[in-house]
Amino acid sequence: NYSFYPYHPKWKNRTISYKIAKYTPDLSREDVERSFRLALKMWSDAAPLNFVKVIHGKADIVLSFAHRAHGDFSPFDGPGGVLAHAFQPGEGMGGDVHFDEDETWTTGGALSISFSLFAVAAHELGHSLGLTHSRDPSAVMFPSYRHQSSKQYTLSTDDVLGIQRLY
Ligand code: TQI
Ligand code: CA
Ligand code: ZN
Ligand code: ZN
Repeated sequence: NYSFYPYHPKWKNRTISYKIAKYTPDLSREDVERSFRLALKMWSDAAPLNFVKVIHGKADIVLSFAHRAHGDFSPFDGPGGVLAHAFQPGEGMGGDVHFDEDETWTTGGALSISFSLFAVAAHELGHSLGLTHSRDPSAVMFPSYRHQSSKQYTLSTDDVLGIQRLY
């Protein structure tokens, strides 16, 4: 089943801003934007949330790609291993998602050594919104990679109940 972080941190506003601070050279800007937009839409379709994209200035959720050490206490580990991480809702880095630039990002996930940006973003954004890992194997928030090549990637009932419980 779904679960939350201790003390259930969540966004106080229903409208959450996001910004793409750094793109990956693996994909076109349009593909990066589409992957994030679709991943966000999955969550906003399930709960009373709106996401607005900002280009300049501050945003609640800042999405970026980075190599190795990148200014937080969780340096990336090069190709393989950790793909991305997200911070729970909050001030400053809260809600931000970092993707490991040492991975190969794709829109579909045809190659086994590459990862679907959409699928990983969908999972990480669940963390950004306040969900942690689920024990339901069909959930997007279940900690397993098996969904990543799937095109038919949708939230499970468990994810929907989790996000609706929170918002
Ligand atoms: N990143 C881990 C994750 O997002 C980071 C992490 C480990 C974590 N333990 C945690 C985050 C506990 C919150 C709470 O789960 S990852 C998957 C999945 C990763 C993993 O790069 O290993 C996905 C990124 F679910 F498949 F395991 C995306 Cl979809
Ligand atoms: Ca890595
Ligand atoms: Zn980071
Ligand atoms: Zn996770």
